[in-house]
Amino acid sequence: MTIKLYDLELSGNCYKVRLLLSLLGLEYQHIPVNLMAGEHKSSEFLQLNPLRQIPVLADGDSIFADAQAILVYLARKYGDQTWLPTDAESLSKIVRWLSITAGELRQGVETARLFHLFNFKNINIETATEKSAFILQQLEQHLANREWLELEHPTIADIAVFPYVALAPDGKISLEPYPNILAWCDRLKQLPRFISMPGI
Ligand SMILES: N[C@@H](CCC(=O)N[C@@H](CS)C(=O)NCC(=O)O)C(=O)O
Repeated sequence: MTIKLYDLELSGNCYKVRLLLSLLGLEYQHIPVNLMAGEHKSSEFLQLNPLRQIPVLADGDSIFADAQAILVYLARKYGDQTWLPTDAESLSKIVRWLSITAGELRQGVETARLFHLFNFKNINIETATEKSAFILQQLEQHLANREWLELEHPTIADIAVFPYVALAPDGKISLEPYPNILAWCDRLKQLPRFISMPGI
């Protein structure tokens, strides 16, 4: 087995990678990293990712950090054309969602979850809650006439955006006002080899 994932079960960023690995039917070795114990700051881990963050994926001697970057790698290396098509228009539309995930969604739903589930103190929860509402409204509107975020089938845009949206209730943000988002989440859950995580 050559693929290793440095991982934490409760991390939505790690779950993005676990989900795509599963959907692609890839086997891998799971290496738990205990953030509470500071394992991500050990000199051994810093060799893998000086940014002190999981997920990190090792494929043989090649090391990849950042959930979105890992999704790109796995889709291109092991997926068929559908997960990340390379024509200019599809690529641009999909990368836009990878960016939204690391920007608006992280500042909103991901941050609200850190506050409520993990008791992170130095967070402005009002701002995070407002940003969550804004981006969820945008997503709801975007999904009004689409089954998937882009194209006619799931891509890594869906895989990158799904975890923290589905985990929004952990941050005390209900998804009930967003029927299109809930229907899209259900479609993702129906994919063959879909796996879940605590909170989803
Ligand atoms: N942009 C990174 C963010 C990863 C991230 O924030 N990971 C968290 C766990 S979900 C982490 O390792 N936090 C440890 C820390 O920042 O000290 C990605 O998408 O992978």
